[in-house]
Amino acid sequence: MRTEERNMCPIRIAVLGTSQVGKSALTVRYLTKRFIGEYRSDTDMLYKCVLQVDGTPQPVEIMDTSASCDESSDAHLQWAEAFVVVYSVTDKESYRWAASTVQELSERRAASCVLMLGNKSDLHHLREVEEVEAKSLSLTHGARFFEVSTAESCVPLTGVLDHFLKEVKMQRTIASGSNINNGSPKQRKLSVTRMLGSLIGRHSPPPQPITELIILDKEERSKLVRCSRQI
Ligand SMILES: Nc1nc2c(ncn2[C@@H]2O[C@H](COP(=O)(O)OP(=O)(O)OP(=O)(O)O)[C@@H](O)[C@H]2O)c(=O)[nH]1
Ligand SMILES: [Mg+2]
Repeated sequence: MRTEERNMCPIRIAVLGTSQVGKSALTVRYLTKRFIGEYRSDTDMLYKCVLQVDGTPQPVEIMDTSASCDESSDAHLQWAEAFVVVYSVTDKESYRWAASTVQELSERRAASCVLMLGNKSDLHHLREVEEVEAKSLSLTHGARFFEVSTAESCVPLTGVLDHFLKEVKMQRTIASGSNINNGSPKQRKLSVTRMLGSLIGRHSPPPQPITELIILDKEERSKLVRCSRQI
């Protein structure tokens, strides 16, 4: 596939995690810069938009998954090209789920980019998960890792997700074999320090327009997966 054609294929990201960790809040925060306290949580939301990734417009689809649809995880695994696994630093159980998911992704989707996010870092007094533990686990499984507070600020979250999209795009190029001088996929997967460095001095870009929001019930989600397999 030529580079231009490859770039027109949407990057598909699934946001995974147990209930109430902030998946919807951080997805909307990233796409609109707004923090909205409460969301409906009984269904998946698919956001379709065009974002600037590495300086060029890139179609992106972000699936904000619903924790109430547990049986859908296989469908999400098949649909997505990259994964954001979220837990709350105030909820040890949510971390255990995230940790086992990151491990599962490293086994079943070894070539995919995975980002683990410890959300709600503003709630210091309620912390149950240490940053060092989650960071070490992520590195072990070749995933990137950051703690964020979706409620407190959108700048760090935007920096992390912007960079993640850039890496997913780079991974595509590497996988297609047209950019062999940029390092192996494994080296890129572990470049957490570089990612941190790129956040320093970054200004928040203007809000991104969402071109389409699709609310998916269970039946529609399975249609979506069937559809993506045909492409
Ligand atoms: N203090 C704090 N609260 C947050 C943060 N992010 C989200 N929340 C709150 O956490 C609660 C859950 O957020 P949601 O985004 O609905 O969580 P979710 O993971 O989408 O939950 P489900 O859809 O039920 O799976 C809401 O009350 C949010 O306002 C954060 O960074 N800090
Ligand atoms: Mg939600």
